[in-house]
Amino acid sequence: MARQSFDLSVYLVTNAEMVPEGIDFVTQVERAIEGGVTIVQLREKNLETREFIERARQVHKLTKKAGIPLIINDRVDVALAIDCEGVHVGQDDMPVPLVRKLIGPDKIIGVSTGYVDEVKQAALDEADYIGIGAVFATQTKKLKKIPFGTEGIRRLLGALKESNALHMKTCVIGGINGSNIQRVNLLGRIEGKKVDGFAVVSCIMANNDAKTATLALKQKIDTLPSWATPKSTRLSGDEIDASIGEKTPMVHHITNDVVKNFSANVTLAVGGSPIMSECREEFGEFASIPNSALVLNTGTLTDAKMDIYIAAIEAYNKVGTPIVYDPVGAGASEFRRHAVRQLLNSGYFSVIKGNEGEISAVAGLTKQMKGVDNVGSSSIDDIVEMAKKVAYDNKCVVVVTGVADVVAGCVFSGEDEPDLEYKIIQGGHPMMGQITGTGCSLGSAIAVSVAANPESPFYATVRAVEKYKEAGKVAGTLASGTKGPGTFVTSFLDALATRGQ
Ligand code: 3NM
Ligand code: MG
Repeated sequence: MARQSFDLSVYLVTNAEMVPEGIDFVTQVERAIEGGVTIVQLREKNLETREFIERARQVHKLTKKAGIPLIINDRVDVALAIDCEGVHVGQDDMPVPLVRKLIGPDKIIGVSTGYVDEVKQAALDEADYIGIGAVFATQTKKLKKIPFGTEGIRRLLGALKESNALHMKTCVIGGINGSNIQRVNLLGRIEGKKVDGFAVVSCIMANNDAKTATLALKQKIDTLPSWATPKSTRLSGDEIDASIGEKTPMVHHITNDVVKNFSANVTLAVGGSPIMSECREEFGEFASIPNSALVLNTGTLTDAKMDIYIAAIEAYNKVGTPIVYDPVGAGASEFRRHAVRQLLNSGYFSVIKGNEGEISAVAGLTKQMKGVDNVGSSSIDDIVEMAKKVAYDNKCVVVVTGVADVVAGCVFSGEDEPDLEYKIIQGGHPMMGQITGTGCSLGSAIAVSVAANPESPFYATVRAVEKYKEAGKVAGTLASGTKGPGTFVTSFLDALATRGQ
């Protein structure tokens, strides 16, 4: 087997200790091979050398028959002894150049990486592939650092690019399973480089049916997740409004304490049906209601609420029901920046909405915010660029609010690589800034539109923002002069309710 031509797409890393009772280890590996794993790594931490060699021989027989490589974790001597196809080393194991010296030019060498510098070193050392991890939390290995999610994958792929080593193969590892593999596949990439494969331990080794588990993973790698399947039909404003009228979408809010009432009123005004709930027992039921959506607004964030947010994200992603995420005050503190990372790593959002400072935080840029207010200082071109980048990275629609709002979005046309579109939307009124909740409740209006038109999240979002800005302008004109913000609130709700009728 040529060193260059190996296939990392479904990489089984073994662990004998988690094989279910009644199934023999070698049989379990055989089942996984029948299911179609493309490469196997023998990773056994508690075997004596003689036993390790014996087991390696048995597994090598199976992999040779299947025509796939066998890689040995850490033990160069064992790999040499059985003359298998390669060795995988961690950062505390033998350095790659020394492994190469011992095993010769024809064998595969893989190395585990978790930091930019480690990726760069692996590129310099000309390893054949890198493992990128840990992506998610895992029970399988004691991790030395916090899992870095799809954002971390993109960061490490960026390091490969900087090293001019995009030819190097990559696999991701750590907590990968059927529930997240499609998201990792789609979000764990940068322009010009996606990961070559997925390394799993428990998802296959601990499974009662390793063959079916493997087949299921393969099938998921080859298909788009439910939230990415829309054809993105270009819908007109009238069509979008008509389906809101037909469907009266239910919008479940997990939102901040300041804006609950106003957001419920805005939801009603634009033709939706609001519900406020932070009770996780209900999330699965709400997510399953046709044409529903979730507004997740983390404005009054606490440590205790994080678990509720994550439960909601998982429930909605499971069904593929849209989530509009509003990371209020995202850059205001270290705690909030960390929370943003954690939530982004927990699932997929159809729309991410925020002001410039908030979206900067989502983008991983460290722009210090003062309170939850906008720091707005960039040019509109810079904002468009940022919105497009966040939309590409997260394969979603991004709304950056400001004097003009920018909507950028991924439009899927059937290929797994989406197109990027954007629109700059003018309108609104300075008085919107004097009423609390007008920013947050835009999330509700977007959610209503997207819930009714889930096949076109970009166009549905653009329409919602246009109508919102227009209502702001109309209400602002009515309330200016002798009247004030009180009149504005009523006029704004009136204007929202009559738009498009
Ligand atoms: N290496 P599971 S995480 C073996 O981060 C290993 O380098 C990791 O197991 C790394 O698929 C990990 O069961 C364990 O989560 C992965
Ligand atoms: Mg090791």
